[in-house]
Amino acid sequence: MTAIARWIRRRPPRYSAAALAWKGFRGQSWPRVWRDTDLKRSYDAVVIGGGVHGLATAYYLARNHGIKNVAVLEKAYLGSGGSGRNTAIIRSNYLTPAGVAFYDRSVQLYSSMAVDLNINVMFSQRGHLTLAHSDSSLRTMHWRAEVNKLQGVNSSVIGPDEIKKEAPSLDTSDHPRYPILGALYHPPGGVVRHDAVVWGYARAADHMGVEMHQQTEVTDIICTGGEGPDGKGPGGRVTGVRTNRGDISTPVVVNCTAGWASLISAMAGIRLPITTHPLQAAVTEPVKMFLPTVVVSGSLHVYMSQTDRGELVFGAAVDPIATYSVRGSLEFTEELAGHVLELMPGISRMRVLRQWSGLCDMTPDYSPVMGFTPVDGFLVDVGWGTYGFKAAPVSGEQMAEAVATDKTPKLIEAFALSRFESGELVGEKGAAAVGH
Ligand code: PYC
Repeated sequence: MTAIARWIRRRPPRYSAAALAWKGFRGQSWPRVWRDTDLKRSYDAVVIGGGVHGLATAYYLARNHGIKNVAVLEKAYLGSGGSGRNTAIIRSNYLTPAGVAFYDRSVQLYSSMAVDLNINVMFSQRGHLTLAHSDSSLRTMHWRAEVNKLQGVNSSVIGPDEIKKEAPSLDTSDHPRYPILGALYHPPGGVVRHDAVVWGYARAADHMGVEMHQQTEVTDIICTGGEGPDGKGPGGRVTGVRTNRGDISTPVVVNCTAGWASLISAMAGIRLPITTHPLQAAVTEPVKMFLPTVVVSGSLHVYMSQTDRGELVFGAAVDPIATYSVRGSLEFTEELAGHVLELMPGISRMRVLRQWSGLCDMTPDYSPVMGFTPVDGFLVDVGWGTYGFKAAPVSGEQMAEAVATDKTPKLIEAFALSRFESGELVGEKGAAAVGH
């Protein structure tokens, strides 16, 4: 055996195609990142939904409160829903004081996530520009900037010259159909690698004893004492969940699903004010870096950022028709591309490589629904519209606290389901990335 062969045998390269082949040749396999355990018949808490919200809730239950006898049930695979389909944007430049405080905590948790979870989540605070093309949207940007500043969040309104410095590829002249009049500039905004967030939470939760069960679909929620059929509905309490793998008894069920949030809640006899719409996004071929910040235009219904690989990832508003279908449409890509080119005519020859779609649960006020419900032991972390990914860490942290203390944490008080009865809505429509 030559010296080189001996060296390779001792230290095969770890990440190349050759390394994979080498491992296969030697009969080795990559270690599992989380365990594959039997489904037990009883848990202290069951989390429905193996996306970033469900995994974060389970992680913080174990880490912050020592509640480790927890199962996360996922009907497909971890991260198969919105967690793996979003455009990875984070920001806290919201319009309402409740929204700003909540999303700011999420940005903080994202900023220490690589260390907390020991995984490179590629957290990149590259700045976030929300463009204004009319006097009324400029007024909303000023409003948001002032609310942000009052909460200690770094946002300000800047003019076309400063915008050009932050994002030189934008056409800031007066030629476009909708000239750029100004922007809300939010330096803490940016992007995070969404898959790494899923894997990081799953691995860390697994290490603390939480179980993740994929291919495990919840078919019913078992309740007793409620005013509806089968003991479901207000006044009742949860005693377990029925799955395609058998029944589980548990005193606590947290609904962390997106797309299926209202269907799962209906299984406990709770109606949610949610309609579900598809949201499409697309990605181009990779090119050299030309867009250093995240750019959003509400009037043109576009948000975009460039990945570290050089692709432009971009999306628009939700599809107007409520449906559970996740099919893409040519109409979407054509309109989106047209709007992007109004902002950046210089990239007209870039090719779109792929598009995809996910499901968004829209509430009437564009804010989530979090916390307790009229069914004892049944909690919700739902209604995440197009803003779920950016809220995952804070949602997990706060939902875990609600479960552990049996009290609603201050940061999520405003998002209670009861607001739709009391009429105290949290109107975040002006802070949605795009007009919906
Ligand atoms: O609210 O920032 C946002 C957003 C980005 C993509 C979809 N919504």
